[in-house]
Amino acid sequence: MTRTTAKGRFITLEGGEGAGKTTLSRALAGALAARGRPVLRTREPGGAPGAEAIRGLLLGRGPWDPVAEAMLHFAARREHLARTVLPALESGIWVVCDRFADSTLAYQGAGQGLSRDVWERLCDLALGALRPDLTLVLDLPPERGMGRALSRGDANRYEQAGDAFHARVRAAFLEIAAREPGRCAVLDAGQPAEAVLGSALGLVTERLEG
Ligand code: T5A
Repeated sequence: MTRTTAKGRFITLEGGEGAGKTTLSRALAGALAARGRPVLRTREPGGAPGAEAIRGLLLGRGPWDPVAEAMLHFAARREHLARTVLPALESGIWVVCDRFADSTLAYQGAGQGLSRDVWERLCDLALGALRPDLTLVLDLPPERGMGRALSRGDANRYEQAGDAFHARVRAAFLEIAAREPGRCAVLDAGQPAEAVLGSALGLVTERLEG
């Protein structure tokens, strides 16, 4: 799975619960469309019929063995890539994706103890050479994000994990961004949504349109 002929751009949004990924995804897609870019918004786990079915298993049932859980995330991801993301990129569409493989490293790795080696092997298998062109990590103290997320209603399995889990997830996202500064950028998600969008658009202009 490579994208040497792709003309679209692959932008992923990462971060903890309630950090504002969905809000930014909507606004960013709108702003890119206003710049004349064909855009597709999608999400993980999900984004294709089979992947949405797996999402139901992951968010609703558990506990899973950590490797089995990571494999389910990557099975959904592979289906999402094959059916939705790669066809869009190959036809020149810009894809804005709410969560991707970094979420598995943060949640199943730092959160649940999956080894980096297993994560890398699953990446090799499911993604091949594909990596996002730009990853925006929305950083927010977990208690603030959880407050935002829970104000919308019932908590899913991951949202019900404890404070220590969410602190590890936050630290993992920051470590991922520090390790790959060419691909990733950290945004202060505690700013008003308009300011988060402004920062995101600045990075898109600088890194993908410059
Ligand atoms: N998961 C996922 C894994 O464990 N491994 C994986 O590999 C993958 C891909 C998905 C769950 O799956 C886990 C992680 C997740 O727990 P989900 O319901 O899709 O579950 O959860 P999230 O992706 O975390 O999505 P949320 O909807 O909970 O959070 P968002 O999208 O970050 O936040 P958003 O935009 O919905 O905003 C939340 C609230 O805050 C407000 C919004 O209006 C909304 O009310 N808000 C702001 N308020 C003030 N200032 C801002 N800047 C704001 N931005 C948004």
